[in-house]
Amino acid sequence: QRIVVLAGGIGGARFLRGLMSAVPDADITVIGNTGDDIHLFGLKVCPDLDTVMYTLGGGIHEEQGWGRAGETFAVKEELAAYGVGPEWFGLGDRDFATHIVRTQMLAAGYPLSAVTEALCARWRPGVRLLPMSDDRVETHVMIDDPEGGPGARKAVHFQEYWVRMRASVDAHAIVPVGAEQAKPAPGVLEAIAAADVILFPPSNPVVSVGTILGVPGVREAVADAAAPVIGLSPIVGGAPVRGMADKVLAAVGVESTAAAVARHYGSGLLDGWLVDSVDADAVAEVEEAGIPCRAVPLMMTDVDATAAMAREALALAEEVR
Ligand code: GDP
Ligand code: FO1
Ligand code: CA
Repeated sequence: QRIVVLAGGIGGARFLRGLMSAVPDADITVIGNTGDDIHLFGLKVCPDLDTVMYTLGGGIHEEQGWGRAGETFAVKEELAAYGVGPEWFGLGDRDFATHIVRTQMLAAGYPLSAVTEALCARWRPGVRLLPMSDDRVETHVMIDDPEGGPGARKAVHFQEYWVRMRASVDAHAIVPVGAEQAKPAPGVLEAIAAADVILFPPSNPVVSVGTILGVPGVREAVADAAAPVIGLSPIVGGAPVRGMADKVLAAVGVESTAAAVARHYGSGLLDGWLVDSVDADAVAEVEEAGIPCRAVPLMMTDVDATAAMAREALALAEEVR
């Protein structure tokens, strides 16, 4: 069974762990979001790709959900001693090595997809991990600019909005800079076309799955794929389980409910949608929008609970096929 998953970071990675436990023999291709990528200290950091790679490869800081287990911060402290920032982004010593290898390979001319494959040769995540694109795409967030006079706005990098500002101000718009000129990475469109099932894990619908779908050709490929497309809601009980999905959904005019996110993807894309049991009331609304929907437990409390979610998604795929 060939399964394609469009994944962000923490939500995507945790879901993948459950999926692999549910169907250990499946051939899984992960199309990872690279809109969160940021250049810091001359290094290219790919948070969502690394979160998937470390989570499935056994190197993740489990409680935090991102970064390495057993991390130390000597390099960060030394940089701070030179007055070299930003101090708000926590890059650990072990993690730095990944970014050094990546940046060195990119400078030598390898595309990000080849670099990711090389990094995965160490971590053996058990899936094929593809960046959505080899081209640079960086998500920026439009916010009010208090210094710019009345009505002024400015764009900040997504990481600055989320990590430095903790999404404490409203987002007016989400701008995936570079997306229009980006091409899907080698293998992305082929994997989508050849898939038996396509899954949207409980990842951020705007800045993770939305960014991947925004690479020209990807949304069309998913919509045209022979495989059923099944999504799992990242919104439970009218709020994100974690993160800033409510803020970025508001920026694109979508309510933070499980049903509104399904309608946002739309029946042109989705062949099935899972909502959490607490959102059972949303099932009728989603089905009225032409999307078969089931209410099942969607909290990824442990691998077994997550595997059960993956089985429900695959069962719905069989039902609608
Ligand atoms: P990020 O890149 O690290 O932000 O991770 P993703 O984009 O992959 O996933 C973030 C989304 O996962 C957030 O919108 C959360 O609400 C959602 N999420 C996290 N944990 C859970 C969970 O246990 N259940 C569900 N249904 N959603 C979750
Ligand atoms: N998230 C934070 O909340 N604070 C950090 O300092 C931070 C550093 C960081 C470094 C490497 C990496 O791969 C991820 C990191 N994250 C950090 C997570 C990341 O910002 C977000 O979870 C995702 O990009 C949100 O989608
Ligand atoms: Ca992300």
